[in-house]
Amino acid sequence: MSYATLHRSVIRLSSLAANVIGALSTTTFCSLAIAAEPHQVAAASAELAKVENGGAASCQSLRSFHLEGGRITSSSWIRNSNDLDVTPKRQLPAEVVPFCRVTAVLAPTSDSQIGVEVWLPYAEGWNGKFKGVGNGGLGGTMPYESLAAGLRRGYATAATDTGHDNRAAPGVFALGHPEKIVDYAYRAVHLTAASGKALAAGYYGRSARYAYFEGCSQGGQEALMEAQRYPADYAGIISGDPDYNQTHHEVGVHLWVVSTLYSDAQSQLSAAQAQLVGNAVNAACDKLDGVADGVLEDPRRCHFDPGVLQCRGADSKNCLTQTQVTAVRKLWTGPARAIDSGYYPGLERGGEATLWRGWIVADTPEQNVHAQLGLPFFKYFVFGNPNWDFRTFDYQAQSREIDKRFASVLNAVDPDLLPFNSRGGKLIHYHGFNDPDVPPRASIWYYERVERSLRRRHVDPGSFYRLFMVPGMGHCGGGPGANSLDMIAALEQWVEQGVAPDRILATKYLGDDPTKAPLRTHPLCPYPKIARYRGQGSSDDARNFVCDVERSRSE
Ligand SMILES: [Ca+2]
Repeated sequence: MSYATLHRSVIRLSSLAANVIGALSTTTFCSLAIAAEPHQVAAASAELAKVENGGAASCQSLRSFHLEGGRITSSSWIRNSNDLDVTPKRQLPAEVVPFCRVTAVLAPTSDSQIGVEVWLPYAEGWNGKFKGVGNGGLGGTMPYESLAAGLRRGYATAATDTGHDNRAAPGVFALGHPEKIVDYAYRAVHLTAASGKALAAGYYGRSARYAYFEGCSQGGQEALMEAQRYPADYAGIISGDPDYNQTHHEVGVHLWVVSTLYSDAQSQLSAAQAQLVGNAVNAACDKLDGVADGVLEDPRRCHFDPGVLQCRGADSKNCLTQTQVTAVRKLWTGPARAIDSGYYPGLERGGEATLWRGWIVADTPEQNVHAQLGLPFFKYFVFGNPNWDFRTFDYQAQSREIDKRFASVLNAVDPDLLPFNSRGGKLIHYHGFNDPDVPPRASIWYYERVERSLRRRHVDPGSFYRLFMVPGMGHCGGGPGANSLDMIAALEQWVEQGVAPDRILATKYLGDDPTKAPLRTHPLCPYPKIARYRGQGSSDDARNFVCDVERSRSE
């Protein structure tokens, strides 16, 4: 019996015993048949206690573990989520299996203070593998949910706060701290891999058989950074919705959206108008893929122009003013004209009705998520001025200056993945095709650059690197499409059994909640293949789709 199973059995038997006691007090005679169970509770509890004592003792001993370039700050045996003290509380994972929690601080420079956590399942619950998990936003918080998700599947799981605390005021850490910017950009994640693996080996007495990394958004960038800069860290890497070209992401989408919507008071959109745009996009383009499901299989085929929504009489929430029409066009075009056509793509059409809420449309002016995430970069990384006004930005000149100062540190744009390939590494890259944060086409641009670079050297990119666009998915989840993905299972098959993912199943759950009923399944196809409905059977069933080479290449 595995440790986790044993633990669950004890909980089940304990609650059964409690039920029995309750039942006896109400004199339900047939409950006596179950009353024989408590001896099983006692036996299992004793076994559990033995296991826990062993786990707790070896966990305790990690406190004196010698960590290269850092120090252990705590090691504690966690029996359940009541034992788990995390800040902020809202990040408390709902359920954790018992594990040894190790916290550490790494200091590669005198200005560094990199927080690390390594969550180690007890030996019997360990799957023999190591997993690094990534961050979101500008880093600066510990991704507890991802740590818990790795732990639940048996990995020795490690994460970092990327070297600063971002909770009070995002981005302020960068002001006057160039080494902290390096920690955030790539050093913290790399050193966390080394520390996490060393601690796991110290705890279990043997090294992990495989090491994987998984991250989305900033974590997706961290994933590509690892593949490019530190190809020996991980055997398999998952990069989701990566803002890998960070300086262009800050200028080309965060700032671009803010200046498009908020430079004057007339350009902002209401939630009702986002819905209006979304409905009109679906009316024009949903059926281009042969299925009327509210999802655009490849939104690049949709060229809907919002001009048809322009008010003909008095302005109302059921139409767009001319300035709003221009704003919507600019969101989809991106900064091509303001800077150059290859600088950064615009957002894709589709999903506006729900996905624009928050990211694009906000109740308070200058407070959409693009403003909240993006403006701190300009205030603290670039201009050193908390009162910096986005209306003063010169797109031509200042985008170039920003690249000169930050691109070599922050951006993970190197198309040379041969060092990763030559070590046998496998990379799964995915991107929500209706991501309202990182433009989906940015991932296609990177994939195609890598592909060209590899083909010049006669390497088939599909042998180790595959991109899966996720129709109708927003930023790392959400949206009208099938958006629940199990990428780590696909990656493990590829790395451990040599089975490359020819298609990956995506599931749409009721309310996007995997504990609820599945509503539909859909296949994700390796780019440039596209899922095509066979024309027979339910279009909510992935089995009725094939992966075809039909998709147009980058436009
Ligand atoms: Ca469709």
